[in-house]
Amino acid sequence: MSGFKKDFLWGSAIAANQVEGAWNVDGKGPSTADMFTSGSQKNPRIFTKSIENNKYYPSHDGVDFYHHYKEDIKMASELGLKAFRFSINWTRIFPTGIEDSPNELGLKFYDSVLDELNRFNIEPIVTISHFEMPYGLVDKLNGWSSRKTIDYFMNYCQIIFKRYQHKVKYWLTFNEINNSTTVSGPLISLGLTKDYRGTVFDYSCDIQTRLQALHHQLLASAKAVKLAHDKYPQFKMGNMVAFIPYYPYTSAPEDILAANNQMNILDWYVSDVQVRGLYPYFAKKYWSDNDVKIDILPGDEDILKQGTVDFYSLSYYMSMCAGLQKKVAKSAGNFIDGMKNPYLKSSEWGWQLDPDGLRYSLNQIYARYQIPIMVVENGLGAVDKLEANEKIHDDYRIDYLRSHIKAMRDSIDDGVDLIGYTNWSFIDLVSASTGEMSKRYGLIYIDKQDDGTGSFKRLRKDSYYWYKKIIDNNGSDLE
Ligand code: BGP
Repeated sequence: MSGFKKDFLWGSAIAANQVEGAWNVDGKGPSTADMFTSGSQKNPRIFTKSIENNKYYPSHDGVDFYHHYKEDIKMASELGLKAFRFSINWTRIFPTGIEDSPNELGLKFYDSVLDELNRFNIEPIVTISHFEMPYGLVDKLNGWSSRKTIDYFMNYCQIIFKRYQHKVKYWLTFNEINNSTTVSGPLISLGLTKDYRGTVFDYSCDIQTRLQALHHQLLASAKAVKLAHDKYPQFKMGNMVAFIPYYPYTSAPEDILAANNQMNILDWYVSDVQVRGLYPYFAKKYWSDNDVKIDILPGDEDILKQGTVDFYSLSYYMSMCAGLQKKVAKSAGNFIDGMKNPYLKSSEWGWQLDPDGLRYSLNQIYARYQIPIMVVENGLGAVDKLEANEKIHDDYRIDYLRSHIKAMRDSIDDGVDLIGYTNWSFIDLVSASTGEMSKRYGLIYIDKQDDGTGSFKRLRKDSYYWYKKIIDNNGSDLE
């Protein structure tokens, strides 16, 4: 058994809009993420066109990472983290997206975060855009539906690449870019919300509009990668896919084809472009079956070809089933659902728990692309109980992490080139899908509640101490 490499990047991940707060501080402009109210599994978040007085918007104060980053990064160093994935909030740098020059205070904030990480020898992994964009670009251009958005995004990339060139080596372009292949994904990923006010359940986007906008986002991703490769050869550029493996519900050949088709569109459509530099063979049929005409201009194909990534990154939370049966119960997911698998248990939020699915996914990805892989999100959202003595005994989270880390170790033994793991998450944060705090993911508890109350006090959970041990022994002993 070979196990994790010596320089394996043991880490943890967060996203700006889910932790920072300070949504209108030091020149920051409103982002799409700032327009989502709080919600729950049953009462969906509402996306509003402007800030409404009687509503609570959890990103506005997040868990106040903006003012706690020093304390948080110190705890990260005590945990032994080798890597720290975070995102830059585009609207701290360009408040409306269209300014000619960047906001210096925003740039300074990330300088300070990076300096702090550097002080403790923690490798940053930076997501350029994690589920947000300047609301100004929604107003002006309806987000990624416009090709012009690519230019504004490139202004942003030029600035941050230049500024942080000596501090950041690993970059991810767009978080979970494949969500936009689903009807609801564009709400959070593409800014296709110009005239929308309504719940996340009611939103849907037609396939023509979203695949065209996704084409623009893929071009932007490729251009960013090319810019990095041309000017900053020390950078390592990655994509980021919400990877969901689909199993056939039965061994009926129709079910096998259904699962294959589902994975083609959800998992491979986007990553084939980002890794191989062109749309996969099945895209044309998918477009024609759905009457989609992608406006691919001369030059677009070259851009996609020239902007292929150096490594593949994914989030992994669940697997699903697909098949032709109509009466099978549904299983919940972030932006997509599927058939419930009778062999799997689910989290309190209905996400199916399947560590073997991670091993299966990593093998599938590596077989297809043979480039290094990082798992940059994986974790359990659960209700935690804060004991009177301020302890949090989250054995369920430890079990979850143990089984998934074991699956990664097995996949390495299978021959997969896995270079890093950043669990979701280091600290409790606002849930992207429900806007709750009570769906807690952190190794560190934060006193912040669903209604916005709380002192922001940080407390280490049992899982913090367990993960520290695992990092110490490089995953050789998972007990
Ligand atoms: C991924 C997102 C994260 C994160 C995670 C958990 O889709 O990249 O931002 O939130 O899922 O999902 P949730 O917060 O909805 O429970």
